[in-house]
Amino acid sequence: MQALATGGQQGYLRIATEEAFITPQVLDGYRRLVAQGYDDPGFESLWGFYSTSDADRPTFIRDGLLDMGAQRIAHMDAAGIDRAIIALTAPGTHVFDRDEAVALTIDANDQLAQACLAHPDRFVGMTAIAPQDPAFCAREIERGAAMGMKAVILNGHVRDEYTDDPKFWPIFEAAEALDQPIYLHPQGPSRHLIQPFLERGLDGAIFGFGVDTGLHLLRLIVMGVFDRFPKLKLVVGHGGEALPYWAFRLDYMHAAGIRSQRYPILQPLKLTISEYLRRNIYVTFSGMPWEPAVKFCRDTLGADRIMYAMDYPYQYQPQEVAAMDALALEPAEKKAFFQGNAEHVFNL
Ligand code: 1DF
Ligand code: MN
Repeated sequence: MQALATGGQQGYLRIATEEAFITPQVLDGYRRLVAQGYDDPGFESLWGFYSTSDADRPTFIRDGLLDMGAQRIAHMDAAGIDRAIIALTAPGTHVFDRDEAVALTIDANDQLAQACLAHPDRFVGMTAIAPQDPAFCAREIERGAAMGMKAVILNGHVRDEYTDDPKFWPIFEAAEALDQPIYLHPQGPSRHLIQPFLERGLDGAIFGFGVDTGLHLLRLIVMGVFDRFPKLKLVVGHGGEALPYWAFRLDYMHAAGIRSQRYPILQPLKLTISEYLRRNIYVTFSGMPWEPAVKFCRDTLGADRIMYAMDYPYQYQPQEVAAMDALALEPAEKKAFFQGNAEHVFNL
């Protein structure tokens, strides 16, 4: 693989927006939970494998997640990535008891902020949170912003609870107030959803991640999170976790359900679901460097809502960068895709 130029020779910087890391302490915690037989099938499937297997892929991924220096930068250089927006990998600290989660979260944010300070032109950090304690999250989002973090990572459901429950809304309130976008990242499907996926090896990034995350985002929308927090920016990966493709039917069936008052829990919203997608949601193409998907989201959401991501180290494919450079988009749209939209959304 020949190294691609970085530094904007192609007319834009390349900013990768869904890049992952782990601290040794969180990895040790995962190993302990796995060894104890922690009762969460999605976590067991994911980290039972990645934290213990010595096959090539999990070994590469563990090394890549742990390295916040020379190796990560060398891999970015080889792929032509100028800046990486980095977050604690899934499921973050959501799987720990409250006190341990808070301690590991603070420590992870300290370590990430340090690495970003050491490489200010290459790394941008997202603040990790422990949604088991929403009041802590609000304080930590503020501390993260003061340390230079540009977003908040929400690693999916919280021990099978989704964050449309109003008890979690202090997280959204703090993020909106500080203009910190929330990146809603997948993990394995929650307990009541996972079994049919698990039976066929479909619970991971192949499909289960996207189903759980698309569902999570849809739950936020129908419960009125974006009416209560109209300026909240929420980022999802993987081409929007399928919701853009569903937008027509979501609008039709949601309106039909509201009109006929089918579900007492559902109150009328100010906008249609697709209007929230175009007002509050930004979509990255982590793991989905695929022109038809990018163009579909450009056409349905707008050229200002789509961003490049690599999903390092899970999907480190340096050659995908050249394929994305060749996207049949207008030059201004391509610059927005690789650089401008990320600068705007993350306030870089
Ligand atoms: C995988 C993929 C794992 C993604 C991830 O975090 C992740 C995987 C634990 O392949 O198991 O972030 N991804 O976003 O596609
Ligand atoms: Mn990811």
